Amino acid sequence: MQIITTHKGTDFDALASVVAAKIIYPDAVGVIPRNVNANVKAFLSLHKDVLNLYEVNEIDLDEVTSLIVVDTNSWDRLEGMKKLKNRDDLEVILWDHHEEKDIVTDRKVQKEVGATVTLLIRELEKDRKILTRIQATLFLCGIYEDTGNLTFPGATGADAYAAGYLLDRKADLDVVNSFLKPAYGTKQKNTLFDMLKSSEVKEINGHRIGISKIDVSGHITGLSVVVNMYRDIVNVDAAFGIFNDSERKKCMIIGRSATDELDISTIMNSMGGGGHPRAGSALLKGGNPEEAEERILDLIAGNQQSSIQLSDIMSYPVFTVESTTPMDDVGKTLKSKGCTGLPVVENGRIVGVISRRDFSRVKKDKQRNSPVKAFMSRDIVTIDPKKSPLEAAKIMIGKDIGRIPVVEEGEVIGIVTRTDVMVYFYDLLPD
Ligand SMILES: [Mn+2]
Repeated sequence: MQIITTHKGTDFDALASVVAAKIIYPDAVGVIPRNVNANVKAFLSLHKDVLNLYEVNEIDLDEVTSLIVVDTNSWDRLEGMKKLKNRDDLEVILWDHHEEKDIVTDRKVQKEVGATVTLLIRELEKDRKILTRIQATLFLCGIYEDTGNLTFPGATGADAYAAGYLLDRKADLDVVNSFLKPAYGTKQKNTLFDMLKSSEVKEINGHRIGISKIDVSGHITGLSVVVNMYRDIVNVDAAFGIFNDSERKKCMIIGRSATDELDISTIMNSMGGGGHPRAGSALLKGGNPEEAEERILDLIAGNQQSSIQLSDIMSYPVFTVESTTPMDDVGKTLKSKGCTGLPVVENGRIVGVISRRDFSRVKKDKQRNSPVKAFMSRDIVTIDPKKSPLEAAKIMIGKDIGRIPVVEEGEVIGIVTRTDVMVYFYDLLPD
């Protein structure tokens, strides 16, 4: 017998991948963990019969000769499959989009795409398989959920293509929306309201951080969704909810980030929790919300220093001119170096900038022998090499300038240009 299974805490990509794999391997039996996400559970409760899926206790594992694992490659994340782990006569086939873990395979399709089901859809298209409307809808839920509607940085062209393919096959967006947008209960609404009332926004290293400390009693489901909404409403780069249960002396911290520069998992790991770069949580025993807040802010401040600084992306060496250089020579230097502007220095210290535009003020021929300091702009904007690319970008946009000299202790050590910043943001750094 051949079975297809996926990870515990089954999300839409996992469920979609099992169902898609059932089309590719028509004789295989789909086995779904009992531990599935709430919205998947709701979907299953309506569609279980059409999908024809089994739970692991309905299967005789001794009969299994071939195992197809989708959307995970870690034995720990499978439910009730331990018995199969050390069988050497078992064929293992993998479809996944995660980093390699401990499942050793005979065959695998493993690529860095936003959703595993994207890989399976590609195969279905190749084989010209016909999809039902329910299948197309479920697969689209998988892609949209794992890629944040194709907006998460992990989303690829292949995901967008697969989504288009499913829309052409009549995937139902009303159904997709009703399952992907979880309904908020009264408890969640009240929690969100409390969070907004006690919300504080701080600026650390150029990042806007929203923090809200509130008291809770007992268990509230879906807190991470509430923190996500809170982040959207206060419109910050990262949001943290500190939920203090004074009765149980516990403090739950949930973080959400909208930027790659703030890695939530690093912050939560340092507090004994875990998660992904964009979402994570930690549970602090002893429950002191002020202390929790202080630790988060400290970690963000420290976290930043280890991330990319301007000194990593700036251009150097920088061509400079002495303030006494005649304009004629400055013009030649600009032309030969192909620059639009140059810092002007006196004893190594920056005193101004000269750009091609300033040459329009050179009216008479004899002015071409005047020193550059007569024409340069003394309104200089410089930046510290320890600042982040984001801060450089903010200055460029705010002051509408394309290049900023990078200055350390008064000395120009490099220059950061729009191109440097864009190359960094689009991750095109040659490596
Ligand atoms: Mn996935």
